[in-house]
Amino acid sequence: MSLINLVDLPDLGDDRGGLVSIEANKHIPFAVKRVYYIFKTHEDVARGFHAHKELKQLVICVSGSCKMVMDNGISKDDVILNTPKKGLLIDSLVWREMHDFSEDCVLLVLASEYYDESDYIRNYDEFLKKAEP
Ligand code: T46
Repeated sequence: MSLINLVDLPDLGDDRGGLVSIEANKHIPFAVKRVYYIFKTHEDVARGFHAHKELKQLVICVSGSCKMVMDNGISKDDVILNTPKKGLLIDSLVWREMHDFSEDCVLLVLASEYYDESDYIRNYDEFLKKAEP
């Protein structure tokens, strides 16, 4: 089964331009406690390289593009994020890496929890131990 869970976001755009509205517990399966965005990532840089113990997130590429690699310790999938009309759901215990950022890439992230460094697993071997079925 693919790890890529893309959610169609409601497109309320009209002839004036685009508009997407996202409601917690309706379009995404959690209440949003935190919002952050990643922008102006240098083209030769990759980000992520960690998993989360509990955190769930929805990642929306509101501008530009990048590649998201997801790994649950058993299988690995990747997807190009390049539209503000879809969000990528990332469950807990999924190792993620972000590559190939375009210059204009902006990733908007809706998170189920407040920032907590102790929720991060930044060591791949430790991740594999936690992800074991
Ligand atoms: C994720 C991917 C998609 C905070 O203090 N508060 C925050 O809300 C965040 C997200 C980060 N930070 C601090 C932690 C680090 O010292 O900002 C620094 C950069 O974070 P990090 O290296 O984890 O950034 P990315 O781009 O590798 O990963 C981020 C999120 O941290 C992560 O949860 O899933 O984006």
